Amino acid sequence: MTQTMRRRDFLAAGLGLAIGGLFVGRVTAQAARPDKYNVLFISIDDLRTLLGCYGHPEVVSPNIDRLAAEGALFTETHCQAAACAPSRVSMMSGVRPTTSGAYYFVPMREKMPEVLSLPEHFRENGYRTLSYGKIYHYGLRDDDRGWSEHPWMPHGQIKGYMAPDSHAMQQQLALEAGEPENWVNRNGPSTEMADIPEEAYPEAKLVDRAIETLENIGDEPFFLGVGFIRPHLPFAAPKKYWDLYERDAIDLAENRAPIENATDYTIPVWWELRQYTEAPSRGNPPPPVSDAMARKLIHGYRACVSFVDNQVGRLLDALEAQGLAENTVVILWGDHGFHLGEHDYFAKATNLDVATRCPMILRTPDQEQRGLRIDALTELVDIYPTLCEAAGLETPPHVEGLSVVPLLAEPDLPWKKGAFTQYPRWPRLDKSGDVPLPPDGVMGYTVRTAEHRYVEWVRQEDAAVLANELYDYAADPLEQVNVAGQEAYAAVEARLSQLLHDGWEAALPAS
Ligand SMILES: [Ca+2]
Repeated sequence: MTQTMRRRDFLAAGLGLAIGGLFVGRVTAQAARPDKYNVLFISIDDLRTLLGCYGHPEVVSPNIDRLAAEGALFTETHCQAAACAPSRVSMMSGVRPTTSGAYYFVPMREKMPEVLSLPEHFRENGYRTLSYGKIYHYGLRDDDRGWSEHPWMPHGQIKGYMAPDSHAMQQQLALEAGEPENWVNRNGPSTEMADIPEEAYPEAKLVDRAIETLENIGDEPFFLGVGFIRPHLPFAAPKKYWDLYERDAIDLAENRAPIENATDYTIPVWWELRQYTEAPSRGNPPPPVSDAMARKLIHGYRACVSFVDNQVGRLLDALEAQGLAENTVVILWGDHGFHLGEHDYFAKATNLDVATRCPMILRTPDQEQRGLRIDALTELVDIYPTLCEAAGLETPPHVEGLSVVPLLAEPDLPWKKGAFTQYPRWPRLDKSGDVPLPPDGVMGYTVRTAEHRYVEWVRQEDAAVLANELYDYAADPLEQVNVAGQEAYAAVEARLSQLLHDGWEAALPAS
């Protein structure tokens, strides 16, 4: 059966249903399942679970909330490394950083020249695969082999600045650095509120392009990757999205205080926010962010989330308008969390929940229950096999994730015993003081269970465990006390250390 015929069948079956009603309750328009479903793959950079559908009504995210209401929202999805490049390489390859060694900012092919990536697998199975925006880490370029066309980025400021004042500041900083010609790549202010129509922004152009593609996609099955860069720093969004929030009403993080009994490695020296002009001056540790600045940053982050949410809505609307919603699997995910003042830190790259937990929302044509909220432990590395199973492809044997599709039918199935993440600390910094240099240093390995998080900091040269952490979420949901070493937790600590050392395969549910 061709895709056009399927679309017509669905259109005929769905004529009486209002848009948005298609996914309410049980699926009503049951047509024969096609051999292959399309995939709409929506990546949102640095998006933590700060969304209405994740229990944050203070954040305006009606479109992502709608997707969650029609699909399944996963509350305990954890990345495999809490930074853009390694998280994405792991997710796109299906290989964990522990296996590949891609735990820092390296291109996927440097560590895994022959790996069959997620889009490459779809391409080899007859899909037209397209990469628009930030799918892999943009600084490391995309991976041409996976895509039917050369990856496409919206033109304009990669940094996201739209206002002349921001551009002037970038130019000034570039001049001071002796690189005036490279000003567009300079970090300027950490936030930008510009009274500029949203249509002019790269995020909107990205969706314009995706919509045009959906309108002309024809009968070929497709895997369309759309990667939004916001809410990555700088928090640059049109004024109308800043206006959704009242700054004085923004609550600061409850857990701004340092973690009791933190290790030397728990919270790193800032290497991101302080690249921007409004951040506190350097120092180790850097001075704290003022309350006013913290509110401004949270305000900017929320504005970016709402801005991107609106673009997601345009994309989902286009999918429906083209009659493609009923035969397209939609996945929306963020590559890691982000501290917004928790433990007085504004960035990612920790091994704490606030940095490892990611949004993951899946909507499949086949799922019978809509609006699911699934608390099973899941990982971004699960996306690869999930999309294979949901779309109708075999999963290649190298993949180290577990398809979550069975949870759509039975959300309470016994599932993984742990979710695994790693992120290192390096003793040396480069000359700018900003970017850590591999490969020597201390690796933080962590496992998250339903009740606890356990972390070991391991010196790479001799595998010595230098420090460890244990958090008890029942007693301490905000990770304020490291209870490792406390007698009352000795048995838990031993059990979780064993789980960590046994690794991801031992944590899989019995099959
Ligand atoms: Ca990121």
